[in-house]
Amino acid sequence: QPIGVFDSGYGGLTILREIVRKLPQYDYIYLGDNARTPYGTRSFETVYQYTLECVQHLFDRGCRLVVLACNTASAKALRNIQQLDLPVRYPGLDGPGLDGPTRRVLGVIRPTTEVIGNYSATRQVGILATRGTVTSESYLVEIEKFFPDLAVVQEACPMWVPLVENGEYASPGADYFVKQHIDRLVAKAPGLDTILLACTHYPLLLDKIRQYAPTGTTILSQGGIVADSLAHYLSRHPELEAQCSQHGRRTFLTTDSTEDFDRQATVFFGEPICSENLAL
Ligand code: DGN
Repeated sequence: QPIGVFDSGYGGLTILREIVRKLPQYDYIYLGDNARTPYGTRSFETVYQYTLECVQHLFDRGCRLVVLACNTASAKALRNIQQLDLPVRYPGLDGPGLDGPTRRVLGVIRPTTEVIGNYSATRQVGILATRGTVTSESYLVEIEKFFPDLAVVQEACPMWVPLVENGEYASPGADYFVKQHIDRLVAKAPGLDTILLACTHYPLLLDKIRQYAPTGTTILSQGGIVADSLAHYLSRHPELEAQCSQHGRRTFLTTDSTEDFDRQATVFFGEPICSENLAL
């Protein structure tokens, strides 16, 4: 069975890219809900409903394991979805010989908060994310569990996802918004030495973020961290790992135009992509 990777749009491809680099042997299905992106400004209920529909679809396609490669969905929907006993609607798709549908959904917040404190000497870190992720306070709550000594400040950057989704991440116009939010974040904790990009779209703005962050600041992207965590998770769950097929296949689904997806997604994923349309 393939491993499912979900995002509201293109951003999760920055996570899948690192997962594939680390674990190339598995089959993956990526689902981008481009027709309904962005999630960052939507209510808890809406993000939950949209995410649930997409996870259910990936389960219907046989995935045993789905990674929510979206901070907004991880913050607003993961906990509730993990508590559901989602029905297997099309058991035939599971293939022969598989008893008991073990289904797991993982997010990107927990793996990141487990390690963030290891990067900071000043014990002051900054989180850059969508408004939805920031207001959920998920990072504050999770980091407190692992690194109670860390001072954490957050800044919502509502313009950054639209800039990236519209291909403007390298344009001079992006500088204004990148600088604005970096300056605001640093003003909240002038001693911070680590900034986490807690939105899967933000790695495309990395060059500009580096340019405006104080010299010497560690800028953390989540891709490598999530890939390491997934590898570790699979090694700790051999029964689930054994159900993940290993033919190196990649399938890309989008709920919107495949032409747009293929053009944009190639930039996020770093390789040409040929997607299929999914009507939810
Ligand atoms: N890429 C998503 C995240 O990591 O939060 C946000 C994208 C969006 O829908 N705003």
